[in-house]
Amino acid sequence: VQSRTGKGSTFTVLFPKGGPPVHMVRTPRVLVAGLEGEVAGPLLAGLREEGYDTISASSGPDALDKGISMAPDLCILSLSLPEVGGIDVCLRLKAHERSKQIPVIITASYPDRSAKVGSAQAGADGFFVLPSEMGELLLKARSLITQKLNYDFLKRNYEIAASEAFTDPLTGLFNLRQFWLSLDHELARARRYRRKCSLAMIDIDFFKQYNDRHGHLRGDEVLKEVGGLFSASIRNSDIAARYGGEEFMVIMPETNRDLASIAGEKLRRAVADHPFPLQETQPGGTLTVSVGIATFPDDATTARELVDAADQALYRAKQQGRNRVEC
Ligand code: GH3
Ligand code: MG
Ligand code: MG
Ligand code: MG
Repeated sequence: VQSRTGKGSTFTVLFPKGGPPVHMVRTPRVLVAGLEGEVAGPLLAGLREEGYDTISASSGPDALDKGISMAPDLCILSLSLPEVGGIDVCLRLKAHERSKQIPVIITASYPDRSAKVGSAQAGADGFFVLPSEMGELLLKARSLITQKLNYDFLKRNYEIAASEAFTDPLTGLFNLRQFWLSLDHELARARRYRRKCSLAMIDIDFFKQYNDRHGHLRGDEVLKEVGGLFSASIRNSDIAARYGGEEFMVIMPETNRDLASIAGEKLRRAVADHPFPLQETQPGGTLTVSVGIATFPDDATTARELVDAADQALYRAKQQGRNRVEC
């Protein structure tokens, strides 16, 4: 058994005896529905011996409800489930958004060719006669669960990768790539309609000192809080991004220099007034930011030049004592 921490998720890579690697985020769960005592006992024991948790359901509606709400990794349904039969439950699970990826096995108490065909038509992943085919069923259950866990693992990683293509995972703000895309887009629009667009570049003051005193993890918490303050203080049409380590950008479409400097002042104040943990060790006793503002087309004609101009304004804000806004 191996363990490692992936970005945003903890998982264990498990190698069952002789089997392929299985990506596990938790103990697999198996829903067992409508099986009679003399078959259910050995089946549940066999599943638990494989290391799975089991959930029981007594009727078709109960199985459907638990199959959808409890996210099992496999459903084993009796053909003769009370009220709604196993094949119908299978059909409905496969049709529901939340349960359509869960494998289903149908069990019968005697060989029934038409039920076997019906199960396959309903999308079931296996059909077994119990108790005679118990061994085969358990082997099939193992391979279906392996596939399901690998599917979940890939899906989760895909979702993380897809969201991180646009946003910075720490602050939830847009990332650098999205910043450049947005700035190009907004400048193209401003150019076309002869409008103004301002950019604020924001850098935390003496942040190295905060990290050195309190550690990188506490520093990261500050970055997260600063990002939250920016999201809360900007207009809906403004775009906030994390530009680099402790540097942020706010794109303000339809905003001239005067309005941008008021907005920049609002951002500065939001940070200066916020009670960050352990900020009393910072120079001046409080955690602050400096803000540099540049405006299109007054200061620059391209995205790159606008960023340079905001960077120079930021540099002046630092030179003149920090915790201030420069245009
Ligand atoms: P000033 O900007 O006021 O001139 O001083 P500073 O100390 O903030 O400036 P500097 O650019 O020298 O240092 C930036 C520091 O920011 C370096 C590093 O300790 C910290 N930093 C950069 N990226 C991250 C990050 O992702 N997480 C944390 N916790 N700290 C970071
Ligand atoms: Mg910096
Ligand atoms: Mg700096
Ligand atoms: Mg700094």
